[in-house]
Amino acid sequence: MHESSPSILKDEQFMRRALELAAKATGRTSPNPLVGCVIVKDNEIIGEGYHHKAGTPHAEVHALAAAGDQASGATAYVTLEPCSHFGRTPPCADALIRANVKRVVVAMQDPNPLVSGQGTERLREAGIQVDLGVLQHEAERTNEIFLKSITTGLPFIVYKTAMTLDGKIATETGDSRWVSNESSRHYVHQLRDAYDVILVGSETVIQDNPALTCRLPHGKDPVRLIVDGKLRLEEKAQVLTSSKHSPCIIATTLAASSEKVQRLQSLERVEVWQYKTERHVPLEKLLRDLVLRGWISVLLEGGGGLAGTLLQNKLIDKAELFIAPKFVGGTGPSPLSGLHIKAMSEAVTLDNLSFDMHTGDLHVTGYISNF
Ligand code: AOF
Ligand code: ZN
Repeated sequence: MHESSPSILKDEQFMRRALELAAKATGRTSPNPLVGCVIVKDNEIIGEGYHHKAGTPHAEVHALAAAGDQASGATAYVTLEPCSHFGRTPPCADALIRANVKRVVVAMQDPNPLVSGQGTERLREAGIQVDLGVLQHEAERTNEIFLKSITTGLPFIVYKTAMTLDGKIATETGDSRWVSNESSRHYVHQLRDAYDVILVGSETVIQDNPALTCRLPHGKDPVRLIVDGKLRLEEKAQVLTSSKHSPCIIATTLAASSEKVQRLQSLERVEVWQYKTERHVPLEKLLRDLVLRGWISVLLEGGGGLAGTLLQNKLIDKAELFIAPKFVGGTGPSPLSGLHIKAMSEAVTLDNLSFDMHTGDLHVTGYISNF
């Protein structure tokens, strides 16, 4: 480790600002990444911008427009390698070259195979100094969703659950209102706002009749996705009608009655995805289909069977657990009834843990390590 020089600290300071800008569009850019850009001259920020939504201008374009002619000779800080391809918008590397910037500081290489390395190469060929890797770890965390989806074709899945300190999601009589406190439940709405899709099993819908919407003032409802192989869901279930904006997808199989498929299909904003199998809904295929639709992040809220199966199949990336300081004992259910590990040495483990207290509940976040 070498001492951080003042210029490295300055670079980190401006990149931190660029990451802060990128995060403003959390949950709004799929299938594109979160990208922020800051243009700096003589240690002063002269232009800022971030990518707002797929199909609209990239971060660099906003920041360059804000800086105007002043951008000539300046340094651009970008949280992701500037693009070099013609997508829905022209290459940002070219825009930076045209603006005559002197130096470009990049947090991480773009994992998109259409770009990966070619953006920085183009800048260097034009005589621009490129420094790669400033706050790389933070940038990778900011774009953990995009990184997973663009490299694997699968969505990034976070599993959220609340349990008592003795690992129960309900008492033995089935009472579950409420396990976690109000502030933890409020945070769940922030997650719903940030993720493209909310996923639950049909049993959860039948038992709890949830709306699965986001109840924040400027929040966005996620797409509601119900895995319901036998199409047991009732037409009056709240999920089917609770959102005025976002679709409700029901994933089912050939075990569903075709008459019921048609009835549900005819409801507004409801889609039935019927997989040609007599067995279970093919989960990996379903997840890949979400990405093909441009939905790259999933908030899994239960139930225990579905969560266990997804975990067993290594499809979950991250966990957000709320642990209430309570005991209920007895035979109440646990959050991962569908996971069947036989030897403790084979337990699924989390790493990169972080903890905080939500006015009394312990909130644990971690990444599923490969098992
Ligand atoms: C950047 N800055 O702000 C974004 C980038 O369809 P397009 O034209 O929007 O291109 C999308 C791809 O461009 C995306 O997959 C990623 O590789 C890059 N996104 N790049 O330099 C930005 N949003
Ligand atoms: Zn671009």
